[in-house]
Amino acid sequence: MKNLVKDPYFTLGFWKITLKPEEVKISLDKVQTPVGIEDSLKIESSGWGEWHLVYGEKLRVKPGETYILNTRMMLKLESRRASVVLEPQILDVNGRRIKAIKKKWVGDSGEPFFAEDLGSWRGGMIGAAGKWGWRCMKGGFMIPDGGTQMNLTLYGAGPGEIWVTGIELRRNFYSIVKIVKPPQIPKYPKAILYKRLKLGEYAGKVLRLGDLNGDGKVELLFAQRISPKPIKPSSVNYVALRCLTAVDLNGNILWQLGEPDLSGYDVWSDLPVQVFDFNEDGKMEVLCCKDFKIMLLDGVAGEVLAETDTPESNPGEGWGEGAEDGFSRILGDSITICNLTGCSPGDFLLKDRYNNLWAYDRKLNRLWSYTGKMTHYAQICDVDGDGVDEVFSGDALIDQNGEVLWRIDIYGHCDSSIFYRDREGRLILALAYEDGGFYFLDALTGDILREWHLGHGQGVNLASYRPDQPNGLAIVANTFWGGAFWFIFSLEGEILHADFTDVYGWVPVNWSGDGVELVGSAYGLYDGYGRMVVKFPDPHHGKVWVYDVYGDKRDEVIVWNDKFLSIYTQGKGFSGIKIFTPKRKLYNQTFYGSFISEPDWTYINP
Ligand SMILES: [Ca+2]
Ligand SMILES: [Ca+2]
Ligand SMILES: [Ca+2]
Ligand SMILES: [Ca+2]
Repeated sequence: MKNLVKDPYFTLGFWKITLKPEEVKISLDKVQTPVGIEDSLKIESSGWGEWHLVYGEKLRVKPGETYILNTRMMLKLESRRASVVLEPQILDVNGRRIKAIKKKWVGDSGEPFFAEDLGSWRGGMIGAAGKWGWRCMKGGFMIPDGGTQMNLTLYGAGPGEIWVTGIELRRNFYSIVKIVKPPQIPKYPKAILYKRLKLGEYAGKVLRLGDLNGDGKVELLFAQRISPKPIKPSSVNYVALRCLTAVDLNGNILWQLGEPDLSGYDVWSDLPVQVFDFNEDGKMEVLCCKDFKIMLLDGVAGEVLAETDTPESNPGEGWGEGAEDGFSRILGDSITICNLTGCSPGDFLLKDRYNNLWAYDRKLNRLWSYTGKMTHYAQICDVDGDGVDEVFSGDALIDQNGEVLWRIDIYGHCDSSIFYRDREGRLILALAYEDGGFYFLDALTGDILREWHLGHGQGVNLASYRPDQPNGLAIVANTFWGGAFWFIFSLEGEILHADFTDVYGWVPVNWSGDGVELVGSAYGLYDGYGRMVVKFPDPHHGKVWVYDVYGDKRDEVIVWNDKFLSIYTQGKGFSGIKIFTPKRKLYNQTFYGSFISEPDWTYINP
């Protein structure tokens, strides 16, 4: 397939500079080039004025055509906010940029919400920031409906130096997808409705599950949002926990903290609440932040067992919506339960939305804090194997003492992350990094091993979704803003499946107990090839979660919205001598993907 870009090295005059402030110098460089290439474009800037180049030849395109877009870049950017973007902009017949409209979602979005207007279409954009040696940046996209012309643009801003070369645009993205012929669909147990509850005024999109009272049955904990007005002028849309309601599976309210109000059902971020058995007595406690307090509640009656003030606000570096100091203390965003001090989990990480993270031990003592560019949900893993967790903040790996082991700058921010070992046993950190794309890093060093620029990376999740892969393990990933696409990666970061029209979800479901996990949606279960293989009876829309409610080691699927909660289970019991029981940390719950489900089996005593 030929390169449609006739001037890949910027030497033939096809690229036009359309914006160049005084402080920016754009020139050809024959010294700094990747191996085997003679020329690169060098952009030097001493300020913040935006510069812009456009590829001068009109590229005619048709909806449904797929493309590969690759480039090479080296960056020495002086500010963390400085960036460079190579973007294929798709225009309609009137020369306007195409909008990404998603009228119907079939699977969970990997955001707390679904949206119809996903903004300007921006599949395949390649964004970069920071300081990196030559990187080969690969990606691709499908021309959306209404697209007739592609404008290749290269733009950026901020102090530092950038080298770009080797721009390749080729047809047929699927030539690089390692497509496997899907196996015949096995006979999956049919789904039946185990329970449908009509929810009250307390319904919340944030739901946690666990045995709160120790009676062996699962209870539901709904959390509602409030959007308080900051005391100091602020650009941040603050969100806080308004009300918690513990409900049993018959719909009886066990306890409530705060005033319920259905206006607090919806939420566009995480809320600071998790359930976990902190004192290992078989009953879950509730850890939450409310009214500027970190509170540990007993699960039976919601009584306060311990509390302390939330951390003092810190404006941080102003990532996301700006400096997060609208209140004197933080309201709390997400909580990750981890092990920093002991031999089992019970310590925790608390963050604000975009700028700061605080580590606490199980006695609510503050251990350390970190300021940087936060992910939505802090991910944990014992990276160095010393028995305690390291923390991935979104831009850094931090050890249990708060020492930064490595730090990276990537364009955008981290929406979702997972740690896992690849086939060679190397520890990988896979990232969905917004418009920055998807990355596979060496978790020990933070080096980029592989990267894919396929749109706004929203979620990455690991489970045994694909029986054709070793242990069935594969990564389900999706994009969101600018186009909702769905991908499956191998552990090595090869693309096994690409769908530029629908997102089938991400929550892994151990439905049959035979070692294959399905993908949960509100309407049924998809397999790792994008086929709906189990339909739910009389389904309704909603968010999706998974839990063994029934106690037979296989997952039930929980779907809920502001009116109903439904639990779907298998219509048939399990038979076999061993049942699949993947290892997960279900107590660390977030809407932002980051689900890690590792294969494990349990032998059943006859
Ligand atoms: Ca219970
Ligand atoms: Ca307990
Ligand atoms: Ca460790
Ligand atoms: Ca079950």
